[in-house]
Amino acid sequence: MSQILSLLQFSSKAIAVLVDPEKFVKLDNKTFLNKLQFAQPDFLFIGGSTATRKEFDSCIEILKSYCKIPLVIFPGAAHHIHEKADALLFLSLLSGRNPDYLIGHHIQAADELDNMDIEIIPTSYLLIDGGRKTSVEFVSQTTPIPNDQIEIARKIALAGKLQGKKITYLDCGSGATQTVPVKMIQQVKSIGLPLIIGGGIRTIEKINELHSAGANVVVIGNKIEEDVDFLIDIANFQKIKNGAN
Ligand code: 1GP
Repeated sequence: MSQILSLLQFSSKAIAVLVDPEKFVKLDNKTFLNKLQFAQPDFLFIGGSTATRKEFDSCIEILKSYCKIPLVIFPGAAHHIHEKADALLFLSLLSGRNPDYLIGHHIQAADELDNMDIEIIPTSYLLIDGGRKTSVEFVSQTTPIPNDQIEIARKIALAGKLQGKKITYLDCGSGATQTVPVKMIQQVKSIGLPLIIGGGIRTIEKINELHSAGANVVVIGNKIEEDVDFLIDIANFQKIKNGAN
């Protein structure tokens, strides 16, 4: 039952493509899906702060019928759940003090999740200042950690580990102008949990830098929404990586 967690854990250079259901349903799906299939990222993350259940469900059904890439829900709310997904990051927004995102949505989703055969991965989710106010900051009504407060990030991630979280996710939020700093990645990695990094990642050089700093998985959303051909660059990255393994 912990197949996706093992995959996340043992990946050292993984790429997750983030699909926002709200945008996906309005997109030229065919071009995107063809390029996605060609790129073969390690994971598909499905999530967005404001997607409706209808948008969410149809996005998962289309993606699941089209490709075999492991599909991981990155939920923004209690209704972002679907039995066809392979796993769900059960996020607690530990950098904030909004009870809805610490435990509230979790309670609303608990019974439904318990009756589904999908892997649930308890995840410490930390929002880091990425140079601009992002929708996750606004929707969650929480303040991100300043990006030079490395010790704060490390201590929060460590507290999450002691609470039983299996993975840490540091996110500057979609469309951030700065990514999570390398020093913060290194310090948070030192607590010994696998690490996902997202927000504002727009080049292969940056992906390499963040992997070298200790990210097991880097997440790319916005860049592909703006330039679907970035999936071709990801395809080349994957080819080199898999050829080298
Ligand atoms: C996922 O919020 C990120 O963690 C995605 O950020 O859309 O800026 O790639 P981008």
